[in-house]
Amino acid sequence: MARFARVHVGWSLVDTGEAGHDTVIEATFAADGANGLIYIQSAAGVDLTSFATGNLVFDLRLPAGATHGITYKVDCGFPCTSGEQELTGIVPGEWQTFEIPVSTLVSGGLELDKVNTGIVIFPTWDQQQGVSFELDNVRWEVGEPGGGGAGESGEIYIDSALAPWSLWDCCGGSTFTEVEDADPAYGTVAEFSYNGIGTVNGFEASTPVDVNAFAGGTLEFDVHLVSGPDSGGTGTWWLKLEGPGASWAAEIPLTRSTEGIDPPVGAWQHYTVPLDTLIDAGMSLDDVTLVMIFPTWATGAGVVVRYDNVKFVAPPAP
Ligand SMILES: [Ca+2]
Repeated sequence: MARFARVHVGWSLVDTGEAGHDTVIEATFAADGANGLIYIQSAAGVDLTSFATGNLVFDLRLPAGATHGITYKVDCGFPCTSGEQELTGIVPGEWQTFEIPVSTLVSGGLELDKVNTGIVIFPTWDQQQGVSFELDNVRWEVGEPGGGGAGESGEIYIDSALAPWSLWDCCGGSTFTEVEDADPAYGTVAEFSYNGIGTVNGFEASTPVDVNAFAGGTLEFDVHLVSGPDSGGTGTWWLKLEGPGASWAAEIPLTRSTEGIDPPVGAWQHYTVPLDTLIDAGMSLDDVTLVMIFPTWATGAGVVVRYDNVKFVAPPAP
């Protein structure tokens, strides 16, 4: 059963007349100084453990020119909750489909055997005055068989960083954000901008990830070097993996990938790196905590680079 909070929140069902959407929820938030939220709730906890490797999916549209953020969470009977999570990659004025990995909700604290809100969503606290959004096609989708979980899918970054992974910068030499790439095949991607201070960066796991299931396989990722270093060219690029506390490290130039080249400026480049190559360089499959991709130390000034579809891939079945 759907129920909606009515604090300073108004909602209505509006017919957009748009294919794929038709009737949607329009939520409005009065300019009355208050904060509130909208949620779709079950009277009792629902067991959603079969969605553990799946996604919470919804379509969202903010008015063109909107500047407020959107926060979401899923609850499992107070005080049990996924915790509030800020939605990234919003482009106001157009419908966007967001897929939230259930593993991300679980790592935030959600207990899947007693979920009592399908979604809680609201303009980010203190950004709620006189704003609105449209919400549609809210659903939970099951995952691929055998996939998902904390690192079990091998995915590090697809349209968001997948728990336990998050975007990471070592040393203040870069800032990172998530952006919508112009190519819809990539959608939301991770973007790092370098300032020239020596750094390494990429993806950090909050708990070590065992990738033995991918033995004999590859680490793959897509790189889009939006702009090269101020010094010209593409720079010389490295891939480095580390274990907990730098207990081990494996570093190779990207030219040792199957593709054998540094990333070109202005185009997406796919990379395939056999795990055996990384093991030869010192990698352990037992406990990966950092996956880093970067130009040679302190040469990155001016670099803007995007990453997407970062994942460990199992070898083909024999
Ligand atoms: Ca993506």
